[in-house]
Amino acid sequence: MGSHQLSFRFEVPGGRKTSEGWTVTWQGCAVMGILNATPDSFSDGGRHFSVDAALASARSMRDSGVFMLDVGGESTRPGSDPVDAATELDRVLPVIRALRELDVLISVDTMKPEVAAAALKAGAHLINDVTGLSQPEMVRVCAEAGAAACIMHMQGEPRTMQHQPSYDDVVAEVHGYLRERAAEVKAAGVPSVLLDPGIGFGKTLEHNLALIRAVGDLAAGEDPVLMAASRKKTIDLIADVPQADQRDPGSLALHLHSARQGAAMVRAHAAAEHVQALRVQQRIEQAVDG
Ligand code: HH2
Repeated sequence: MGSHQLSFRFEVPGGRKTSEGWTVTWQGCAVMGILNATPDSFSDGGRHFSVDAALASARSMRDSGVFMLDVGGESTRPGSDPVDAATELDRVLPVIRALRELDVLISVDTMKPEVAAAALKAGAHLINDVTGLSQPEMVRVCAEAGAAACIMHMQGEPRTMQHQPSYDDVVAEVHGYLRERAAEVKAAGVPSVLLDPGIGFGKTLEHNLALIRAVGDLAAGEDPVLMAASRKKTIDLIADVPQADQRDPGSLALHLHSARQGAAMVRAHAAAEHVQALRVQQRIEQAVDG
């Protein structure tokens, strides 16, 4: 079972102080629990739309062993409409402030540098940007704050990305992009990154399957890998489950496979169920290792 780490230049829950800042280290595959503060996310939109509800859900996820919570104020599902920064901030800031009392790692799912900057000031630790920190300002915000970042691959933009995805060699292109971007972003001062192949972001089913099968190659590199396929359309296309909130068994299968190949983290709606399943899988693997 692999060991993984993320570094920050400020104190984080569970962190250890080093000469350069704080480092969080973990074994095997951890769970990032999804906490959407949006009225329209594809599977749980509206459920956490009050701060009290978000906090209760977050506390329950933390108690079940979730490693990090990912707060989002803008849906990025295919076809979704963008929201402005003020609306996004109104949604995420009260939730981030409330989560601080839980002493758990907080990630913020945003594409906007101004939202990232305010979220980090309010107590978030990691910026999860589905555009791979494509705006230079986003790199600057993370670097200046000393926050870690998740770099995801996306072809196109959420509104139109599923119209006609096309690659010559999807695995080489996506892995190449992520490795290059990680090097650039770290050279610009971001202390550490998570890499995410971006399942469903400008990819057909075959593209997604190729990336899922190849996750071990990406995980063999120096940066930890996040897989985020929870309740996605890919599962419907494979197993015929049109309703998103019915896709947890398929999400678990896909994420357990990824964990076995070396993924360091999985992003999940059914977070407690993922913690349980990963604990069982990891225990079985320990026995094999002796
Ligand atoms: N997918 C969504 C959102 N954020 N972040 C990362 N790193 N990787 C992903 O694959 C990813 C992501 C999906 O979009 P959304 O409509 O916001 O739904 P939800 O947050 O419920 O998954």
